[in-house]
Parts: sequence; structure tokens; C-alpha cells
Amino acid sequence: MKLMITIVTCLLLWSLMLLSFFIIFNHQLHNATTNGSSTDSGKPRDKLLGRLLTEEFDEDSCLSRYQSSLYRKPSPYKPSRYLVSKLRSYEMLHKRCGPGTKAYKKATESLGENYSSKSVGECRYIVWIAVYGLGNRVLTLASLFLYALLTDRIMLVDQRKDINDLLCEPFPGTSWLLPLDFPLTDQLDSFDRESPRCYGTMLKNHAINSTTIIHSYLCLYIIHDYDDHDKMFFCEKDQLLIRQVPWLVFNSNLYFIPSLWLIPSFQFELSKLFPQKETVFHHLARYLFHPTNHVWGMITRSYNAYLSRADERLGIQVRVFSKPAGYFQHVMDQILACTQREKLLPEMSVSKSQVTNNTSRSLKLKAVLVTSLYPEYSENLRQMYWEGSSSTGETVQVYQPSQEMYQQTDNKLHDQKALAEIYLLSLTDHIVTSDSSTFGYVAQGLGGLKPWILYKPKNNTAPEPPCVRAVSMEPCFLRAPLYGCQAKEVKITPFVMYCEDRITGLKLVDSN
Ligand SMILES: Nc1nc2c(ncn2[C@@H]2O[C@H](COP(=O)(O)OP(=O)(O)OP(=O)(O)O)[C@@H](O)[C@H]2O)c(=O)[nH]1
Ligand SMILES: [Mg+2]
Repeated sequence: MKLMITIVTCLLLWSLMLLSFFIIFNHQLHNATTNGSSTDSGKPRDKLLGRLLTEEFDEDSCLSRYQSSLYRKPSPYKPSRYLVSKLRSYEMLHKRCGPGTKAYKKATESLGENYSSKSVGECRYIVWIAVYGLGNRVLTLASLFLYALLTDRIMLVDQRKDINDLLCEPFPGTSWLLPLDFPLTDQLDSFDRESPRCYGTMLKNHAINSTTIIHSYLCLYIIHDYDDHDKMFFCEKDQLLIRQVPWLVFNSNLYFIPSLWLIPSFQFELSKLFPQKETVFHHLARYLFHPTNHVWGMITRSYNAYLSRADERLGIQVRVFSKPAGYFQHVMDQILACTQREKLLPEMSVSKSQVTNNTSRSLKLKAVLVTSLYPEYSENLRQMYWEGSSSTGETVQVYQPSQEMYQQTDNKLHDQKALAEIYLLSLTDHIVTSDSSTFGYVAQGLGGLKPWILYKPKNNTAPEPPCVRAVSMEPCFLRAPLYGCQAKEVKITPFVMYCEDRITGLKLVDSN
């Protein structure tokens, strides 16, 4: 009898232990997947990215915001405390001045006929216009936002195209969308090179007094074909003038942050915000750009199906700028030469036996994500690693999410696919990009990756060497003002360099 009681008690205790173990395990699993408080490695998951992000948002409205850390490795680059506090102050300013506030109403009234500097109120604004491809748009949003941080303005974005279907609101408790009834909406598309309301044209026409500007708004034309007058935007004394204008409307397709660093009055603040200079876009992009739930669905489905199980992920972005564009054998040769020479992809095995002896399932799996408008580049790679075995025994799996064939900017689903692919590229371990492509710049910056850049082919032949490793992950300011007021700074500043893929472009680099 005694023995029976002991056995029953032991069994009871044992099942109690099992039950509590099960409850604890389940709880932890739940935490890991929903709150995201821990990761596979057991380290707590940093869903706010070093406090770059605020906790204020509702998670469901934009899943990517707090879930990105489930898909990305933690960044080795941490935002400075000063940047974090600046972002929180910006968020407060945006709440105070954003659409729907008294301050916004007052400021828009100043756009009417009777403008006087007294009627403006406490808030000043920057308006972003959606022009050119998605890569350019993302880069100009980051540039304008940093300019807004530096000049205590708030940034509002043109929502007439599809930005709202691509990106979530980045600032809590307010909106970054420029209301459709904004008084200048009908004029936004007229702010081109010749517009009398753009700063460069005004300078050309001597329509500006050297000490005051008595306008309520001004447009800044910073597009690749801008002229020397437009480039005066980057001069210290012009900044003093521009500062007085309550509304600035930017028509830009360039990543102009490197030249903001060369404006003396901004440099000190910038170095406090970004002690590591090549992390500017990396942090700004992770703060600002959160794909909408629809795009996030595309990203996570691709990731889970094709990338998550791999031991290593390689991204290859193939942008063909020649006319006509499409599939070219020399570009294919160049991709293979670069990836194999740089040991990003294994060479093909020369042995007769095409079957590896290794029967274990522990063979390394390498996932290759190819993004291109054309299907042939990834298809050739896929076939190559299927028809023959790799010299290292690795299994190479090739995946290309979309094949859009031609650029269809402002077609919602096309742009959503483009954003999904940029984001997926940023989730890889190594990345190969095409020269001068803003699409690739965004991916490398978001991912914190120094890309291998495929040089531009000349005379329909693969260049030699085929590619170069970038010195920094920063995007290139493809048409930087090199000869005006910043000519000397360009030469002597150690933390800017001419871009690897554009000798007349400038990019930020950590000088050591
Ligand atoms: N889905 C997808 N779209 C692409 C791809 N390459 C180009 N596109 C489309 O073409 C556009 C190219 O514009 P950007 O994003 O600015 O890229 P870019 O390489 O700088 O090209 P340009 O601006 O024309 O010099 C993209 O936004 C997409 O709409 C690709 O690999 N995948
Ligand atoms: Mg572009």
C-alpha cells in the first residue's frame, strides 16, 4: 500500500512538473513570436532598434515597424543618443505643426496674397514632391527629412501618387501626408527648372535681395540637370536667406546629404547626430521607411519561403541602363565573374561525377535573391547550379520574386513589388548591386551592407575588373556640386569621397 501511495505521488509530482514546464515553454514561445522579447540566440529582441523607433504606435496598423527585427540581424551600428533625442523632439514638433493643427492652418493662410513674416506663426515646413523611380524617392525623403531636422522644419509628403500604399506613417499621433487641399497642390508639378518660384531661377533673374526674401514659399530644384544657380542652395549664405521662408517645396531626385555635411553651419550638429558618418542613411531609413502591411506580406512570404532556411543569403540586383535594356550575355558574364571571383558564389565542379558523395543533410544551403526587371539572369543562374554541382558542395538556390519587364512607376502593385524587393535585398548577408542605381543604394543602406558594385559595361563587354567592393554603405550623391562654394571643402574634407561608381558623385565615408 505504502509503495502504491509513493508511486502515485511520484507520478502526480512528475506530471505537475511536466505541466509547468509546458506552460513556461509555451509562454516563452508566445513572447518570442508576439512581443518579440527574445530571439533564437536567447538575447532580447530589440524591436525599437536602439530606441530609434518610438513605442507610441499601434503594432497592427503597420506590422513591419516592430517586426523587422524578427527578420534582420541586429545592426552593428547603434544610433547616437543625440539622434534619438532629436527624433523624439521632431515627433513633438510634427504633432504641434502637422496637418489638422491650428499652427498648420495659420501657416497655410500665409500662402495667400497678404504675406508678412509676422503672419506665419511658429511652424515652418518642407514639402516633398514624388518624382522619378522609387529608389530616388526614398533617397530624397531621407535627404529632406535630415534637412528638416537640421532646420527645425517639419516634412510633409505629396500623397497624390502611391506613397501611402507603400510606406506607413513614420511620426506618431499625426500625419506626414500633405493634405490634398493644400493651397499649392495645383502648382506642385510646375516647380521645374524654369519656374520663377524656384530659388535658382530667382537668383538668375536677380529677383532676390541679398539679405531678405519676402516670399511665403520657395521651390528648390535639385534634380540631376540642375544648374549652378540651383546649386547655390548648398552655400552657407544662401542657407541664411532660405531659412527665412516658411514653406520650402523640394523638387528633387538626388540623395544630397553628403553636401549638407559640407555646409559649415550644419557640420557640428551633423557630427553629433551621426558620430559614424557612413550610418546616416542607414539610421534615417530604418527610422522612416516601414512598408505597409500589404508590402510586408509580400516580403515575409518571400523570406519565409526562400530565404529563412538558408545558411547564407546573397542578393544580386541587376539594373540594366543601356538602351535597349534587357538580357545581355556580357552582363551575365560580368555577374558570374564578379560573384565567383569575390567568392560570393561557388564555381562549378570540374569533376566528372556530378553527384556529391556527402549524403549528410548538413550541406550548406546558399540562397541567392536576384532582383531584376528581366527573368533571364536568375534563370541562367538557377539552371547552372541545377545542371552541374558546385565545387564546394554547397547547394545554391536561386529566387527572383518578380519579372516586371519594364519600369511602371506610379502603378501601385508595380511599386509595391519594387519596395518589397528592395527590402528583401536588404535582408541578405551580402549584396551585389548595379552601378549608379538608387534601387541598390536603398537596399544596401537599409541592410547596413557594403555592396560589391558591378561596373557599368562599356562597348557591350564585361568590364575588367567586373566589380568593386564599396568603401562605405552610404548612397552616392550622383550629381554633387563640386565646383561652386563647396569646391574647397570637397577637396579637403576627409569624410567625403568620390563614389566608386560615379567619379563626379560624392559619398560619406568614415575617414579612418
Ligand atoms: N520590381 C522591380 N522593379 C524594378 C527593378 N529594377 C527597376 N525596377 C523598376 O524601375 C524603377 C527604377 O527606378 P529607381 O528605383 O530609382 O532605380 P534606379 O536603378 O536608380 O533607376 P533610374 O532611377 O531609372 O536611374 C524602380 O523603382 C522600379 O519601379 C527590379 O529589380 N525589381
Ligand atoms: Mg533611380
